[in-house]
Amino acid sequence: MKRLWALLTACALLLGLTAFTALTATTASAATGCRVSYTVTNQWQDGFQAGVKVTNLGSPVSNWTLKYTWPTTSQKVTQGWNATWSQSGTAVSAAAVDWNSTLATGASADLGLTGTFSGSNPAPTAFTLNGVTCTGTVGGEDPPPTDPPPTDPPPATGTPVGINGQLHVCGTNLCNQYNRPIQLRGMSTHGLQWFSSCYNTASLDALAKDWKADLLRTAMYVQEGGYETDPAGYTAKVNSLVDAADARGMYALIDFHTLTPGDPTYNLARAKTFFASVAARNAAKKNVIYEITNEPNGVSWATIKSYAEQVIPVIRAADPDAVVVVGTRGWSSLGVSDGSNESEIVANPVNATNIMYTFHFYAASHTDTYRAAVSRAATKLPLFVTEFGTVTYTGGGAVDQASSKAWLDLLDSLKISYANWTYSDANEGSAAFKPGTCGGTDYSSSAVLTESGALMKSRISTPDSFPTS
Ligand code: IDC
Repeated sequence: MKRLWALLTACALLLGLTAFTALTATTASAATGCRVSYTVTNQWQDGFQAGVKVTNLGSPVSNWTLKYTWPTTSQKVTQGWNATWSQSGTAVSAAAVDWNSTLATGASADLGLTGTFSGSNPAPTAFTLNGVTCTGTVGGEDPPPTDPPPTDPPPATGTPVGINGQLHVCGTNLCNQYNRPIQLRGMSTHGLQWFSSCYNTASLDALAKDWKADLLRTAMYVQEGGYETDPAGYTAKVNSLVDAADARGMYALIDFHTLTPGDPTYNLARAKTFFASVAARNAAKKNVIYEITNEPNGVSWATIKSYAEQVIPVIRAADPDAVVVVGTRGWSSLGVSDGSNESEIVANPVNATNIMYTFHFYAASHTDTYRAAVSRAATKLPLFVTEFGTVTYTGGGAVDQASSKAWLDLLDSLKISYANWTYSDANEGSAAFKPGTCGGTDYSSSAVLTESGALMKSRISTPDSFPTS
């Protein structure tokens, strides 16, 4: 067996996203290119197998096609996987398939093929991604004996906040202190007015250590017995959870949980008071993200935008560098649940920097149409799934495993951060713990998990691989 390595690196050209740059001045990022590595993993008489890894170094792309050229007319693709492969003359195309059709910044797709050749089997040239040439040099047929296989850097050690530090929005992504896109995966509390007993030393240790969560969302309802009944008490409760998350190296997403009434301006004065206080108190912390309204409903995007443009300056005055997340129309569905979509935001974005837009879904209720909207919107807007459930929008019912998996795979591929509803023992399908769990001390064994909890723990506890350079 003869081994052939050819590593093609570099790529400098933009990925053709000028159209969206023009549309969304506040959100577009300059694409920087792509990287392709082509590796012959096995070769025999007149035949071979190769892997092609394409990494998107620019803004997210969707429906991509990778093309290249064989140096000889004898080289033919006989079979390919993880893409739809075709060949005409020496020109080869590999078009994305459904499940890998969107590539986030920094994300890769691993393709493979078997082929035939006669005589020599030189590595391909002229790789392009969506028509843009990926330049570079192609290695020779034989690797130098010491040529190591391409490897990813070793995973960083430390807590999520320790590694990533102060976050900011870059292009359509959430980026860390190294200006690299990251995804935060975590859990939302239930209403603090009802489930305070679920947030204690043992449960938060379990969230940080067993679940390896990056993020705790503190759902502070404003109505339904929440903030409006005791502003000082609920503000203190949120601050103590920010501290508890910080002590464990987790980010804290401070959720001003408006729901009914759906018009956020109903709570404008309360929001200004609350955010002036928590932003001043937590300004020096690196772990705080502000979510200024949970699920606006029954109001236009213009009303939500106006609310955001009144609350954001209050936060900035006290805490200038924190990321702020803005709810969207139709229960934070980007407008889809109101028969609209993300284009109303793209056309009329909030006049502020370092902000993201909220998308919420409940997997058993919101499926393909909503996933399509997120795939589209993610190329234009920085999105944060600050709340989602594995069940129906009522918060109850059975876990929809297939839809939940489709959603989580999509969010992972787009590096969209998320918090799951709920880290609680509420008597409803969306809760992670069985009823009664918060009356005890065990938050770690599998016996206390619901089906939703087991699913979410399995997804959140996988390694993060946050970039450090
Ligand atoms: C639900 C809770 C439920 C509670 C109800 C009260 O799961 O126990 O009785 O709120 O308002 C949302 C909201 C979130 C809802 C959740 C499930 O942000 O507050 O929680 N949901 O209905 N949006 C879509 C679904």
